[in-house]
Amino acid sequence: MLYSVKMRSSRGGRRGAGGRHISGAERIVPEEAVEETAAAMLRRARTHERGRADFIQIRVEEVRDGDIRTCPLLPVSTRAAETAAEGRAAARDELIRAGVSPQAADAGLAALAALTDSMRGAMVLDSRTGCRLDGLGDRGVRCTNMDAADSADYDRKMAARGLGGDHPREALVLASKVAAAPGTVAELCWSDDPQYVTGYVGSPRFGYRRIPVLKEKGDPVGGRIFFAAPGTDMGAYIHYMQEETVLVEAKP
Ligand code: PML
Repeated sequence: MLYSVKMRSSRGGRRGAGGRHISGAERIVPEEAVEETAAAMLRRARTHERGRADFIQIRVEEVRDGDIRTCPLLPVSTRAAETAAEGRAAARDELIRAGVSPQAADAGLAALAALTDSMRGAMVLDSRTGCRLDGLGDRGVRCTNMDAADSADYDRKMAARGLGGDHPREALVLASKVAAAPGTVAELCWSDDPQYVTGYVGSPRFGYRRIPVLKEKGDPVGGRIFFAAPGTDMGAYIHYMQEETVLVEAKP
């Protein structure tokens, strides 16, 4: 039996409602790893770069075998950039290569750059027009309920490629689930961790393209844009992202 373990922390709200999002994490683990996973998440929530949380919630839930599907891990490659401006130009280029129109790529980059605080979820934009499709306002669409199918193997492979640490681990699993969604053309992301300036463009065509600098150091605002093909069924898309449990399989 597998268990979903999720943590979210915030500051300044009331019993977790409202307030500023500080951090979140999730794993899908066997029963014997639940305690250790929850303790690691608690430690992480209490020592986060974005500040000290005054609300931390940890939720543990059984995952039924029949509810689990799998998708392939995206291949990883890096696109060079030395400054945030170079990184954003590279991201624009990667988005267009992946099938996003120049107009939609510009709209996505502008929407992320205009955020004044991080959103918990992603904005979904039409990959041709750049118009917002999800209608979920400041909340956006949360891509959740995913993990590596074989965590020990995944961690070993990530470390061997110099991709250790929580950010790349979680981002690559999430990007793989997003790229496997019917309708996804590409994803753009940079972190809300003020010290973490690396981001990526993910796509079914070109995999996970890391971009070493996508924002200025010290900037606490980050987020995600999912670019969906025109005509994508938004109800099904949002259901897949928020409700379906996906385990990401690395090639042997
Ligand atoms: C996040 O922290 O939410 C995004 C992290 C992006 C990670 C990019 C990478 O290091 O590959």
